[in-house]
Formats: sequence, C-alpha cells, structure tokens
Amino acid sequence: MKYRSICAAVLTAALICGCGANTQGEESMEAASEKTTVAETTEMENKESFASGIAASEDSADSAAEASSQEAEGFVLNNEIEERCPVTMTATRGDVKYGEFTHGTYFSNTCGLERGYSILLPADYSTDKKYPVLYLLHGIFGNEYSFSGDSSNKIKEIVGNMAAEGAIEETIVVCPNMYASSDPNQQPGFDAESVLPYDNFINDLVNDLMPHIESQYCVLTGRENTYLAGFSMGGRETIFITLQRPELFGYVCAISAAPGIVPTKDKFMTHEGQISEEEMRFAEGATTPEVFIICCGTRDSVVGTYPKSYHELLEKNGADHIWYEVTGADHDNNAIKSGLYNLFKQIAYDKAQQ
Ligand code: FER
Repeated sequence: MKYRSICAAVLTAALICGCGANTQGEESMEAASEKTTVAETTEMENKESFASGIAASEDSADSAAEASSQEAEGFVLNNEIEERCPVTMTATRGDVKYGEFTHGTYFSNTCGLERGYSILLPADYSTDKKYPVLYLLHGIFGNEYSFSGDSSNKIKEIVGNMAAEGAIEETIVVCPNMYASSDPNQQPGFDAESVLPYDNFINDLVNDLMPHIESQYCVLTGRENTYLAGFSMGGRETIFITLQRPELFGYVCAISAAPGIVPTKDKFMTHEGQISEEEMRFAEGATTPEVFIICCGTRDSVVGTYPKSYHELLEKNGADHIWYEVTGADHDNNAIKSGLYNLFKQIAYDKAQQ
C-alpha cells in the first residue's frame, strides 16, 4: 500500500494536535527553548538522553488516565495511526516470551574498524526459520547500547506482543553504532566535522552491516522484509538513507528527526545540509517504501518543528509518506514507542492486504 502525504487522521486529539504545530525556524526553537529551560539543561547535561529518548517528562504520558482511556481489547488491524502506543503493547504479559538483546561485531570496510551492534533476537529464534529485520538508529551521542540499555523504550515488549498477537512476524531488531568514523578517537558534537560520521553511516550500513547480518543470522532479505527506523539523529539518517536507497527498505519510520538534512541553522549549530530542499524527494521512477512514517512529539524541546518541515518538503516534492504528531510528547520514549508501534501496525496492515 502506498500513501500520498497522508496527514494522519489520528484517533485522539486531532484538534489539539493542529494547534500544537509551531512555525518552523529559529524563533520557534528559541521559544521552545525558553519554555523548557530546566528540562533542556538536564538534557544537555545528560548526553545519553539525546541518544535514547530518556526525558524528564517521559512518565507523564504513561499516567493512569491515559491507560484507562485506552481500549481494553487487543490489537485491531486497520491502517489508522494511533498517537500513543497502547499500554497493552508495552505491557509485560505472562504468556509471552520476549527476546533478549545480545551484542555482536563486524568488520566495517567503510571505517576500517571492527564495529559493534546490539541485536534483539526473538525468544524462540531458530535457524529453521527466517525473520524480517528492523535496523533501528539511535540519537546523537549514542551507540549500539542506547536502545538495548534503556528498558523504558519497551522495544522488546512492543515487538514481542505484536508478534504474539499474530499482527507481525517475529522480527529481529538490529541497533547499530551509527557513528561511522574511521578514527576510533573521534567524538560526536555539534559542529560540521563531528557530525560527518553520522552521514557516513549509510555506507557502513549498506556495504558492511547489512551483509554481515544477512550472512550471520537467519533473516529474510529484500525490501519487504527490511525495515528502517531511527530516533532524532537516527531519524535524520533514516530519512536521508531512505531517500538515497529507497529500493532497500520497504517500511520506514523517522521519529523526531534532527535538523540538518537540508541547510539550516538551529540553536545547536549551522547545518550545511546533506541535500538541498529540491532533493528532498525520491528519484524519478524509484521503488519507494510501502510505508514511510515521519512523526514527532508536539512538545519536542530538542528538534522542535524540524520533523514537520521535513514532512512539508516531502509533500511539496511529491514524496509519499505518513506524517503525524504525538500530542504532548517531548524528545522522548513516548515518541519512540509511538513511532515503533505505528510502524509495526502499518506493516501488519500492509502485509495483511497482500
Ligand atoms: C541538532 C539538533 C539535534 C543536531 C542534532 C540533534 C547535529 C540531535 C538530537 C538527538 O539525536 O537527540 O542541531 O545537529
């Protein structure tokens, strides 16, 4: 199924969602920054929070009120975006066996180094079966442990519960280290040179990591079985990689994508841009993803309205995608849980139509 720039009709709070949309640019980023001084200072002091979506406001949305407002029955197969990942999908269920993260390494010809990744294999992973794979990209200052080391993102539960319900196939999740530098001492930061290894990750992923995963694990190959998602810096690279290599990834979700795909200046740095605004499109005649989601919290204190601006550029340039906002979510796990849930839900729906 293909979508033409769907501004998703969300199940809840569509009106609030519209009001929450800020105008793009320095001014709105600054305004957001003033409003969230305390939270933001905490964010800046804790680099890990950038990488994995841990934010001060995180627990607010998992309130009892929210839980009780959610439908008690299980997963309903349709193609509607649900702003919040249902608590039934993040819950640890007694009758479900969840996978565990392990760590592996591969030699990256791109970087000339041995590099690490975390991998979530289904609980009953068997070499007699083959599984689809999600490549999940962390935020700035992160590494291959950013997602696996944060149990509050509920990745294991969301994948495990949706597979247990029969909505999706059991799926392998690979969390790479996205900082693809050939200098083991290079450090990420908010300047052009320090960001370059993130933009180099496309080469490491396509030429080194994907062949490694496909040769070492029982994975289904091809775009219909290869998914890509990322948070913040990982969301930015998710969009960039998808536009460059749309034939490789059938199902994609960019969560709270960071600025810098196209030229801009935000409160952190000036971005030369990976591509021009005109290039924010799929090449003529390209095979494009079946599902391409771009989403962000309405209260994102780090990337502000940049994800919305990506949606607007893609729409202007005729690139199919789904855009939605997560009401009240900051730069945090609420956005991550929502994005991952909706990605899997769209995969479930799309595959059920085939
Ligand atoms: C920026 C703003 C946000 C930026 C990166 C981020 C490289 C990433 C944030 C994150 O990953 O959480 O200007 O420039």
